Amino acid sequence: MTIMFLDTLSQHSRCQPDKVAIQFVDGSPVTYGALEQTVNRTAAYLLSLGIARGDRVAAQLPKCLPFIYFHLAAMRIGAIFLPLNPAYPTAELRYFLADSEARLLIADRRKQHQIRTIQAELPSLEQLVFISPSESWESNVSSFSPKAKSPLPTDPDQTAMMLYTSGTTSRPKGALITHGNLTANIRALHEAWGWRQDDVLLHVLPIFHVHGLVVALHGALRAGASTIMLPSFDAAAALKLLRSKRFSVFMGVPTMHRRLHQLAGNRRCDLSHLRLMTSGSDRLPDDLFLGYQKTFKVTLLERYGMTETGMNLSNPLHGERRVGSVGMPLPGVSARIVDPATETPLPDGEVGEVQIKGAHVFKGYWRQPQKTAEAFTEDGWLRTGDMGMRERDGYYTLKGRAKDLIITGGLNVYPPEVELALMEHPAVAACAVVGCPDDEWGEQVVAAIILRDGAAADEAQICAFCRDRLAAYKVPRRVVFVDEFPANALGKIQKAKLREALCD
Ligand code: MLC
Repeated sequence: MTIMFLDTLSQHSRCQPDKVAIQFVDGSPVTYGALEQTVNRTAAYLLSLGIARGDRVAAQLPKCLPFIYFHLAAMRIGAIFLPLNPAYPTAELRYFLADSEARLLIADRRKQHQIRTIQAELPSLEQLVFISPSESWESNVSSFSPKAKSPLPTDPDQTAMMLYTSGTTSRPKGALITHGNLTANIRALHEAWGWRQDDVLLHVLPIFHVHGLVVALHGALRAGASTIMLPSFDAAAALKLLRSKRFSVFMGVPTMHRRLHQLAGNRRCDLSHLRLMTSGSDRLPDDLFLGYQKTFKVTLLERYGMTETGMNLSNPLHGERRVGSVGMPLPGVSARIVDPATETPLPDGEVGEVQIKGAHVFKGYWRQPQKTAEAFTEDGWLRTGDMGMRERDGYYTLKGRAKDLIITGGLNVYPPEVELALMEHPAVAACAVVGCPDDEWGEQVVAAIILRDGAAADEAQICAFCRDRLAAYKVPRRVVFVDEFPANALGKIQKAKLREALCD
């Protein structure tokens, strides 16, 4: 029988109750024993609110311990945990809550007023729990039993989490991640990256994405290791901690690595005591990979994943970590490169779509059978929308995207989302959004706009308008007013040509 991720956590609470599981840099340590108790008490609290198996439990909180307690507690009772970016403005939040029909939202007390204004439009949202991220959640649930009231989920197909991903042609879709997916992913990473009980992870990522929540936090918890958390990424604080020799593992997105590298400047700053430093969520530029080797004496380990799957490919822990490559399939993962038109496999060295299969691949999109069917081939391969190539010795290299997607600072922005928001502006007649290359962010969101006859608007107004509707990272960093777009014979905007014209 498969030992699920949550079971391993319970095992650690029994075998090493006094070991530090999680500690915020400015907070008290939480041991594995205490973590299990608070998670069980929080699970009992959720049951007392009437939350049952399959119910969606949404959380929009900054990075804090209560978020982690609710995350584990919701999964523990078989509910579906829905983490939400605290940067989402009310308009986006309303969409996620309505679409998921969440029954409970746990949110930051400071947002109480805004959230109460939308609750009337959300009939499924029966319960609101407001907390101050800095308060001690433990005392709020101290009257609940620390003994688990319900058995841990045992069905690998049962949904554990729902993570929204945007689409090229539709509103964001909820990817359903099962207990089996989480377990398969973490087992593969455990094996591939040699996770150890004596590892100490410096955790700087947000915890509402696969990268920070599953790859980093679940990875460390599954190993029975200790996680030290920064509430948000701060390059100076992170570099100071990394130099302290307390840590063995660090994970980041290229923008974070770029900032750390820039901060170190030309000074040698040996971080080779870390046994594992990984990079993911966006392509790692070659100069940064090489710069890290020179400055930090560290060879970054680049890997490739996505929300729908968790991790797919990884450079090896031992052996060559190849510059520009995302490595090879993780244990239990199958990958192939196909001709995007015919979906027939291509020989090594040819570029095609990367397709993935394995127990870690999500089960589908929430209430979107059509979109789910489109995501998979008839024989069950996931169409990633990423282009890539396999070298003869098995290493994969990504070569752009088949889909219209911008990745900025490790976050995905789908141009249609931004275009929809722009089209709501009364002065905008037409618009097109592209990603322009950027040293720090990988890409930046740039909008080209054709104004209506006689209408006026400037860049600042357009950006302020978007800010009310979109999370800040999706707001265009540059707005260019144009008279026309490059279009093909059918009148469809040619984004590649537009990108050439807009990007330096
Ligand atoms: C913040 N800003 C961004 C941004 N993050 N803009 C574009 N892209 C981003 N990713 C905005 C802020 O709102 C602010 O705007 C301005 O940039 C400066 O903010 P900052 O303080 O300098 O940024 P910071 O808060 O430090 O954030 C940068 C960052 C963050 C790199 C730390 O973006 C981040 O944590 N990225 C990691 C994302 C991640 O975990 N992705 C994993 C997805 S899972 P203004 O206008 O308000 O001043 C996945 C699967 C996989 O992809 O394979 O891993």
